[in-house]
Amino acid sequence: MRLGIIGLPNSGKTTIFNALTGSGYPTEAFSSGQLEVHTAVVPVPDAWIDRLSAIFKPKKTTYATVTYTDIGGLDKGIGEGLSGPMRNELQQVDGFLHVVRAFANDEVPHPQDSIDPVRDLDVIDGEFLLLDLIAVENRLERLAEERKKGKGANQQQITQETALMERLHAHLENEQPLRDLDLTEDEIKQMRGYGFLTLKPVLVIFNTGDGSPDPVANLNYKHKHALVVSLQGQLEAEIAQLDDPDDVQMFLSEYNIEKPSRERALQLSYNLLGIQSFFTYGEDEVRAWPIRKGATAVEAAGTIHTDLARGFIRAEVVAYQDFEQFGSVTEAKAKGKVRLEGRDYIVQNGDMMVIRFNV
Ligand SMILES: Nc1nc2c(ncn2[C@@H]2O[C@H](COP(=O)(O)OP(=O)(O)OP(=O)(O)O)[C@@H](O)[C@H]2O)c(=O)[nH]1
Ligand SMILES: [Mg+2]
Repeated sequence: MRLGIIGLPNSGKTTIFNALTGSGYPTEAFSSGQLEVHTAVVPVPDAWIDRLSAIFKPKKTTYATVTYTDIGGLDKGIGEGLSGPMRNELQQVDGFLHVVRAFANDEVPHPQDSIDPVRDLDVIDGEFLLLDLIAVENRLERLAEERKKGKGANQQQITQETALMERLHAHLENEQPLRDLDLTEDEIKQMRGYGFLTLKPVLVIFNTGDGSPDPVANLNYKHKHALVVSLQGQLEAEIAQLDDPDDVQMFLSEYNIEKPSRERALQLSYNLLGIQSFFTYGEDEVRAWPIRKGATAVEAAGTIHTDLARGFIRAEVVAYQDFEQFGSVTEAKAKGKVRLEGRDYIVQNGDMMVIRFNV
């Protein structure tokens, strides 16, 4: 799963990228305006995996990961439409981290010359709405042409897709992002090929400075598949550069911070994607596996290996909380907390699973 970091020039995208990924890409007070892309894969912090690892002492501990891509240079593309490579980058990610400047810094020019996070949030949101609207209009024109050509077999499909596109059109004209719509699995599948930008989930990150007001407090941003947080980007990026946990502790107490917001932002961005983790455990490896919410036991098996799905017999499942309460799988079993589940069982976040299979 991949999240793209977007935002106005100089909002602190690269700074936030560095904070989340521990990278050290240079941040500059003057935006080059060029398409510039950095990517990093980051393990998702997970206290349950930490605990399982401490108990099983496996040779290897594997966290779920999210890939972050810092997409710089959006300003040049917007307005006259996007360049091909930029469009590609935006369409290919599974969701967005939208960085909005809330910090004051006279040395860093703002493209609109004043600090106004709510306005800025609306600028990019508005551009994305417009881009989707144009895409829908283009598709509607094409559909109308196809209908005129009138190849009989397709007519029904054309009518159906036209109805869907008209619904999207009305919604976008109302300035509502597509992620707010209630869509069926079928409709989502039909729309997948278009890479609609406002359909993708979004985590809005207000990049606040030391002492700058927190815009979240009086923000009205009620959308589905959208979350909002504030992060002191520059400070968090500096913390992410420290290797020694003692240094981190010193740094935190100096700035009166309880714990880095980085972890919370990573977890939020993982949840945002509609995924959760199930665990496998043992002497060799303790591992978190990302899986979509609502997935079944046989899908979970297939995530681990196709053979496990093909030869699936049963899943032996214990919820992490039960394991924790009873201290071991054996104890949990004695208390009847280890269940044998079939292929259609809906996997729950934190399920510890052993797949029984036969190939
Ligand atoms: N005071 C302060 N300055 C910041 C903060 N975050 C970023 N900056 C500064 O703002 C400037 C731009 O930051 P970048 O992270 O490069 O911003 P960007 O959005 O990646 O910029 P482009 O990719 O060029 O559009 C740099 O000089 C940063 O040091 C912050 O939280 N506080
Ligand atoms: Mg940048």
